[in-house]
Amino acid sequence: MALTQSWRWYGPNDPVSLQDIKQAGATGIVSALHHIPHGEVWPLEEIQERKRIIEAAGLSWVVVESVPVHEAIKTRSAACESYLEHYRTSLRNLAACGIRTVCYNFMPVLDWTRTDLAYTLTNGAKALQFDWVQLAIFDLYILKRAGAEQDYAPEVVAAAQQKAAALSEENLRELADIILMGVPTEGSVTVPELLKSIEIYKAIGRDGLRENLVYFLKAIMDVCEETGINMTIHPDDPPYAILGLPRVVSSKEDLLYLLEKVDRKPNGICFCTGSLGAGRHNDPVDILKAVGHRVYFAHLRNVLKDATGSFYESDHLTGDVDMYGVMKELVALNSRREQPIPFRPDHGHQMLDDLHKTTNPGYSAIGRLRGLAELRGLEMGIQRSINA
Ligand code: DNO
Repeated sequence: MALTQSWRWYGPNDPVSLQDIKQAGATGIVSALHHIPHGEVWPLEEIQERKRIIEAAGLSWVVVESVPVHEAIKTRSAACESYLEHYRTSLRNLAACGIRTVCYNFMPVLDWTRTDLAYTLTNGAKALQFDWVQLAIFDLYILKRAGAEQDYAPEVVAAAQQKAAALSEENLRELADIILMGVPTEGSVTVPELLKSIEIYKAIGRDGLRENLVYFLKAIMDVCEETGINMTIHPDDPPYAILGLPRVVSSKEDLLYLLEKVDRKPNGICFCTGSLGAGRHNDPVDILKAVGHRVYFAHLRNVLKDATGSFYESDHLTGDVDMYGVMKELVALNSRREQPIPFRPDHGHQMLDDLHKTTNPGYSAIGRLRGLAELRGLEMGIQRSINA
């Protein structure tokens, strides 16, 4: 049994069509109802309709990425209980449609963070990048967060000061737009909103956020067990604290803590090699060996870090992540499963014809097609050598 080759599809407005996805060779679709505001119930009819569209194209909806966790749950504020009830209802509705793997994250306010969405590689393709100096420029000169300098190395603060002096208002606005953007179709936060959230999370702290995550999981586990849903938490991206916001899903230790605190089968992991691999403290192969029994979904991509810890997204098979080692472990895990583990080529370079198209950052067709092709070849080679 092979892993399920999957592909993220943002829905009918995605510039990459279901037909394109079939041509890329994927069979599983990873999708979400992005138009539903965070925290609202996903109605049964809308889930059925999305499923119908996917199946009409001869594909199947294997993972929901994501059912977003409302900020009221992450901060455990007054409305938390009613949002938990909404979440449970959405899970029941998904299960009623036969969709039983759900991805989510517990990153405060911002989903993944990058500072450049069009970092040009030497071959002319474009990649996503995270640069500490750019983040410091945003933090110090746009957000103007109190005490921010202390969170950066002195060289980074100095470089940010020098570079910021040469930036126009327009440059700064562009940088802010990139950092404040989460999932493209779900809207971004504003600078004042972010500042307010930073204050709220400061009071919660890392321990408080961990408790809130455990509380969330405990609140949904019964429904998951009743309906057969597996939850998969996406690691923090990047896997360390930024902008003074706490992080609780950034390392092997964080993942083991979570699995131990809520030791129930539906409490699972979305193993994202790029997110974990962006941290110098992480060895993705070692982490997969430790938590693999609870990995129900994988995002496979690579990163290349420099001496300061800044990174860009490299080719799927080359970079700091030992993709061969990860795939070998995934193949071994998969061979012990009743249901195949879905993986998707996570992100891809904007390249070839896609350089002239408007695509969702990280989610153009050709770069992901390349990634998927390389990963499926790697999987097949490993499979065959085991059986040889
Ligand atoms: C970025 C994605 C993330 C991911 C969420 C999961 O490309 O991997 O936005 O979907 O963090 O909740």
